[in-house]
Amino acid sequence: MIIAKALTIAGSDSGGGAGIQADLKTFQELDAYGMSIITAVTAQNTLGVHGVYPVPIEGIVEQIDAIGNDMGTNALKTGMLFSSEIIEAVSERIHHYQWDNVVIDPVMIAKGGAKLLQDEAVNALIDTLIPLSTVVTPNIPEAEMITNRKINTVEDRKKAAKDIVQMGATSVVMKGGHGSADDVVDLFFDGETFVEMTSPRIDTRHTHGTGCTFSAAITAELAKGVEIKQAVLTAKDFIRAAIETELGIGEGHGPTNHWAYKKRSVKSF
Ligand code: PXL
Repeated sequence: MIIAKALTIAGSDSGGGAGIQADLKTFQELDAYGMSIITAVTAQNTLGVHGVYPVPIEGIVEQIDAIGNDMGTNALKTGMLFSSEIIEAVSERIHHYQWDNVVIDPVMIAKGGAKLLQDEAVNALIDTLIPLSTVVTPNIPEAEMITNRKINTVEDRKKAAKDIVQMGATSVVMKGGHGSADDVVDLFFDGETFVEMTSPRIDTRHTHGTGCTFSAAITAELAKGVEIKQAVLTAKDFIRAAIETELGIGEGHGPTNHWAYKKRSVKSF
């Protein structure tokens, strides 16, 4: 049996809904073998981020080398990277191991407003990480920070997606969840064509970790050899199922339901 291997390079969320924990749960549900490099530890629950503890650079590089020198990976994603030093070290190692199928979730701010990326690190993201990417998955505020554009209309989104491809990304998914329209429109751009993925907005406060889960699902699909557009479409189904069937855990923004997609597909849910 050939095992698809997927690696996440991201922060830990003690609450289990976002970050490393969301990624590993998603990899498992989509039949990829999950591995993790922890860049920072957050003390966190559904009410917010209470502390952020970055891992020293040597500790991050040593984790990456442990995977690179033995197991390798078929795809990887990055999530919370926190500082320009971490971004530069991670980019250098991805380049060193010539890893492809690289999904960049440019995580910047947690739902409650806590900074998961320092302001000055946006340039490192643009200069070193985006050029290595197979796909970048910004939400609208992140795309605004990366491109230095105000994004209001669909045309604005398309311009921003083109800018990100100009920066060296192979493709972009511009996530529409941060808008307020009744329908959520996620835009996929492969450098040539735009695909609009539209779905009704689901009324729930349990959306913690949606971006992490979505990008992890893309990574798992790429690890299995699925081509990028189909990987994105499957990831959209995965996250939609996870948001639709909330678990109701915690007093604040609770986690999504990582079981939902698979349980639904085996008709036991
Ligand atoms: O969803 C962004 C995100 C990524 N990584 C970690 C997080 C969060 C949001 O809270 O905690 C560790």
